[in-house]
Amino acid sequence: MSAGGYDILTAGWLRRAGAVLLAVCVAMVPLAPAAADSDVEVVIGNMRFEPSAVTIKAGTTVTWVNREKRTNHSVLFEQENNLESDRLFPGETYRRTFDRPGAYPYRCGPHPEMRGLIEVIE
Ligand SMILES: [Cu+2]
Repeated sequence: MSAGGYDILTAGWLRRAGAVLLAVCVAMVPLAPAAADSDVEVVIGNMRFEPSAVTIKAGTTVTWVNREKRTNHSVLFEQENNLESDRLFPGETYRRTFDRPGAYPYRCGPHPEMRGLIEVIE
C-alpha cells in the first residue's frame, strides 16, 4: 500500500519535471528559425550573384560576399535612389536587412549585366 503511494508520488514528480522540461524546450524553439533567417548569403563570383534570386522573410539580413580572385563589385539598388554598397574587394562583404515585404532587384555598379533579386515576404 505504502509502496504504491510512493510510486504515485514519484510519478507525479516526474510528470511535473517533464512538463517543466517541455516548457523550456518550447520556449527555445522560436530562436532557431530566427537565427537561420538572419543568415542568408549571396556569393559574388565568376561575374555572377549566386543565388541570383532569393526569397526571405521580412527582417532577414542578407550578406553578399565577394569570392573573386581580383575583381571588385558592388550591390546597387537602382529603384531606391541608386542605393549602393561600397566597392567590395575580394573577401569583403556587404550586409543589408530587409524589413519590408516587396521585390528588391539589384545589379552590380561597375558591371550592369550582373543582376540579382531579393524577394521579401511577410
Ligand atoms: Cu560586378
